[in-house]
Order: sequence, then C-alpha cells, then structure tokens
Amino acid sequence: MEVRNASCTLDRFGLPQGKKVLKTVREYRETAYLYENPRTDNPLVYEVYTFTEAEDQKAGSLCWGLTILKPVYSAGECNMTKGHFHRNRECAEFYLCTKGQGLLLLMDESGKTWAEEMKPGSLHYIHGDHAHRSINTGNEDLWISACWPSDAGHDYAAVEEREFRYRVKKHGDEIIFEERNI
Ligand code: S6P
Ligand code: ZN
Repeated sequence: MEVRNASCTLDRFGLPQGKKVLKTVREYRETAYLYENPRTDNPLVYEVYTFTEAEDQKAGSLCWGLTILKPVYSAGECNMTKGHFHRNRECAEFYLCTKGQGLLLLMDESGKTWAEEMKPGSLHYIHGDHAHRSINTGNEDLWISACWPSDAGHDYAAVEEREFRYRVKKHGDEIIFEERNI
C-alpha cells in the first residue's frame, strides 16, 4: 500500500506548511474602520492560513484554517477580526483556541450579541446563522484553529450594516464591554 505525506503539516512553530496552504495577511489599515479611535500606524494585525483538498466549493467539502491575531490595541480597544456571517447561513463552523486569550463575539440576525471566552483548549461551535468575530484580549498572539464547509462563504457586508453591539476594551487588566449607540 502506498503511504502518502499529508498535504498540510505544522512546522516546528506550529505554522501550516504545504502547497495547498494559502496565507493571507491583514494590515491595520484594512481594519482601522472598526475602531472608535484608530491608530495612525499600520501594524500587521492578523494572519489567516487556509487549507483545503477540495478543488471546488461544493456542499460537503471542508476547509481548515489557522488565524493568528496580534495583541494590538487602539486606544485600549482590543484587536479584532473583521467579523462575518457565512454567506450560506446553513454552514456552521468549529473554532478551537490553541494559544493566548480572547473572546469569540457572536451575534444573531437580530443584532443580539454575546461572547464566549477563548483560552487554550476551548472549543466553540458557531451556528450557521451567527456572525462571529475573534478578539485578542491578551498580551500575546491569539491562535484559533477552525474548520468550516467550503461553500460557507463570507458575508462581511451584513456586519458592516449592523455591527456587533459591543466594543471590547481593556483598561489595565480589566476587560470592558462598551455598548454602541446603534
Ligand atoms: C472562516 C473563518 C476564519 C476567519 C478568520 C478571519 O469562516 O471564520 O477563517 O475568516 O478568522 O476573520 P474574518 O472575519 O476577517 O474573515
Ligand atoms: Zn466563519
């Protein structure tokens, strides 16, 4: 029997390696619009590694990914991903936190917003009709491993139109949830 190498392996730093691994880097200027008081510099804010064996995005195929969110603060506001619903609201997703500390912000279609605490080992089931945003509340990188259906897609526009109800800030060691005026 032929034994093949896996198409994706984690290197000694835990970073995904392989021909089919796609790396996307987000710079602050792409997410500055999310913050109440944006910074004026342009640090790297998060990296997303995505891997799939599926050639197309047909139902039943899967993607796996790793998001690394940097500890970057904007006048006390914690670094966050853009946040999205899945274009296909039937597609759920798993998040597994493997490093760091943070929050998984969740929102339903009515705008109701809540959070789950992310810490190494926490596993999060994201329902298909819930928007999700990862937030780094710590002082080190936040690592989130994820698995979702290839045909889920990203609907960022719905979040831009109706933002998550809370901003997350840190004053000293205290995490503060600030309700938006929306
Ligand atoms: C895809 C999954 C993640 C995010 C990534 C970045 O369904 O939820 O791979 O895409 O964490 O977040 P965002 O909101 O900028 O796409
Ligand atoms: Zn998603």
